[in-house]
Amino acid sequence: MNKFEKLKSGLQKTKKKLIDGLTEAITGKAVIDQEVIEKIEEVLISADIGYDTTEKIVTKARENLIGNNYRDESSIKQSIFSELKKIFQNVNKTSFIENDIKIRKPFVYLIVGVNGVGKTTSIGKLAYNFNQEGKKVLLGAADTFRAAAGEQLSIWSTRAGVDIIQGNIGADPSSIAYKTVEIAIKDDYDIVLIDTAGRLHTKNNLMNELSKIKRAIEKILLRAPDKTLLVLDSTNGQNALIQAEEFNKTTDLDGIILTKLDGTAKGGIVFQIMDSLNVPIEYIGIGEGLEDLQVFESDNFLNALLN
Ligand SMILES: Nc1nc2c(ncn2[C@@H]2O[C@H](COP(=O)(O)OP(=O)(O)OP(=O)(O)O)[C@@H](O)[C@H]2O)c(=O)[nH]1
Ligand SMILES: [Mg+2]
Repeated sequence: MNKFEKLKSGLQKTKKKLIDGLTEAITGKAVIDQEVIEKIEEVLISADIGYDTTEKIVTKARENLIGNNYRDESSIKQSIFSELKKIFQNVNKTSFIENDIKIRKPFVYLIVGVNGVGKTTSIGKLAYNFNQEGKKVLLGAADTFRAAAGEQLSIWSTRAGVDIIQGNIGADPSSIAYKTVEIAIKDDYDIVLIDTAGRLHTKNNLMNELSKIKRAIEKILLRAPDKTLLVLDSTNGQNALIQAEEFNKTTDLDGIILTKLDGTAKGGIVFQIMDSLNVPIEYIGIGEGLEDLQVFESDNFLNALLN
C-alpha cells in the first residue's frame, strides 16, 4: 500500500459516516428544504465537525443554494465539500523542518499530552520516519512516572533503529531531558524527541513539571525546545479540543499530532481543530505500526476523505 492508500484506508470510518451520511440525507430529495438541511447538520455534527463549524458550513451552503435552480443532490454536496475545503485554505502551512535543522541542531521536540493519547507510540513512528530520511535521532525517556514507560520507549527505539537516553524510575524528568540534549549536542545528533508522562491540564503540579522540563532544555540548548507538540486522540472528540485549549494556556504549543484516526468515525475533528484552534496539525496517526504516522498534508487529507 502506498502512503495515500494507507491514508485513505485509515480514514475509512470517518468517510463512511460523513459521506454516506450526507448522501443518505440528500438522496431522492426533490427540494433541499429545512428538513434536509437539519439532516445535513446532524451528519456533520455526528462526524465531530463541531457545532460552530457546522453552522458556518450550513449557512454558507444555504446561501449558495438560494437563487440556484439546480438544487440537486450533487450541487448541495459540492457546496458542502467546498465549504469544508475552505476551512483548510485559511490555515498556515506547517514550516518545513529541513531548513530548520540546518540552523538549529539538534532540533528538539518536546512531546506532551494527557494519558494514553499516543505520545510514546508517535515518538517511535516519528523517530522511524526521521531515521529513514537519514537523520541522526536521539530519544529521551523523560516519562519516569510509570515503570513500563521507559521500557516501552526503548522497544520503539529498537524498532525505529535510533538511540535512547533512559533514567531510573522516579528520576527527575527534567534531568533526563537535560542529559538527552547534552548528549545530542556533544554527539552531533540532528533530532531529539523527548517523551513525557501523560498529564491532565487540570493538575497544576504536573503542568509545572512541564515548565521545569522546558527550562532544563533551554538551559543546555540555549533556546526553548524547537517544537512542543501536543498529542491528541481523535477518538476523544470534543474532549480533545478542550485539552488543546487548556494546554495552550500554560504551554506554548507549536503543533498537534492527531492520533488514532484509523479507529474512529470522528475524523471530522480535523476540521474543527483547523477552524477553531490557532495551532496547526503537523502529523496524523493512522494505525499502530511503525509506518503509520504521516505528515499532515491538507490536500491529501481532503482528497482521501472526499474523493
Ligand atoms: N489505532 C491506533 N492506535 C494508536 C495510534 N497511536 C497510538 N495508538 C495506541 O494507543 C495506545 C496508547 O499509546 P501510547 O503511545 O502508550 O500513549 P501515551 O500517550 O504515551 O500514554 P501514557 O504514556 O500512558 O500517557 C497504544 O495502544 C497505541 O498502540 C494510532 O494512530 N492508531
Ligand atoms: Mg507514554
